[in-house]
Amino acid sequence: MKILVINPNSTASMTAQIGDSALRCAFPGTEIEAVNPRGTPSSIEGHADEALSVPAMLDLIRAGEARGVDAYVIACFDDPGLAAAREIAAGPVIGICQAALQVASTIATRFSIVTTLPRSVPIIEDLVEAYGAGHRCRSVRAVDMPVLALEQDPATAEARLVREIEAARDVDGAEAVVLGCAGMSDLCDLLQRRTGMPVIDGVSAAVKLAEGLVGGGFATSKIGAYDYPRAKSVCTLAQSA
Ligand code: 5HY
Repeated sequence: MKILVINPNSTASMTAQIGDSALRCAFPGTEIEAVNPRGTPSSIEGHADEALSVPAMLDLIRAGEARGVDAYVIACFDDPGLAAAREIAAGPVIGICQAALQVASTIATRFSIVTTLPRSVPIIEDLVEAYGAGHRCRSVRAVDMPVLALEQDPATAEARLVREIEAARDVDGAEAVVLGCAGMSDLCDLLQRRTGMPVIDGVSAAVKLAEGLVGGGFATSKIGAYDYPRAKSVCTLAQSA
């Protein structure tokens, strides 16, 4: 099977890291392709960045449909454009936040999430509620580092993540911790060893869920809300003049 892993931001080095994480957990027979669009924000840190990343991400999915991609992973913890992506794809489309919460809710009764900037905390809290996991999520914490600082200063990222994961365990009562940024995926095993906590990386969770859904013959329902968009014209600037 072929899974297209899309990093919606435009930072190729982060896409490569995400792709390595996806490859490490995929079955031998699964083809993983990791891509990112051009012209989107270099990192997604808030609602405006999210909105700016979605059109080009959808274009990558349309191209994937023409190439027989079996499933898609949206590798950004805000799950940007997830519902729109499901409208245009035939196969499953998995957001790393939703996948990580499903794994966390399956292996633990209470979990916390550790993300990058404080501004992302309410966005993730709203997603947790939207996905019906609110009563299980003890806290959403932030290491107060920009997304791209994770790869620029990995030592600081590791130290702050260990600190927040231990606080989630000792203060908040978390039984597992979710990494709230695709850029943290390469630190997952290390953080699990350093803290002794079950640490969930959304990229791996999404890839395994995608393999399971495709393997089980599940596709996105086209009955109702995720049906293909109705055909309509798009008014160009010239036409509107
Ligand atoms: C992500 N931003 O996973 C999100 C998470 C965040 O560019 N990739 C991004 O930290 O807001």
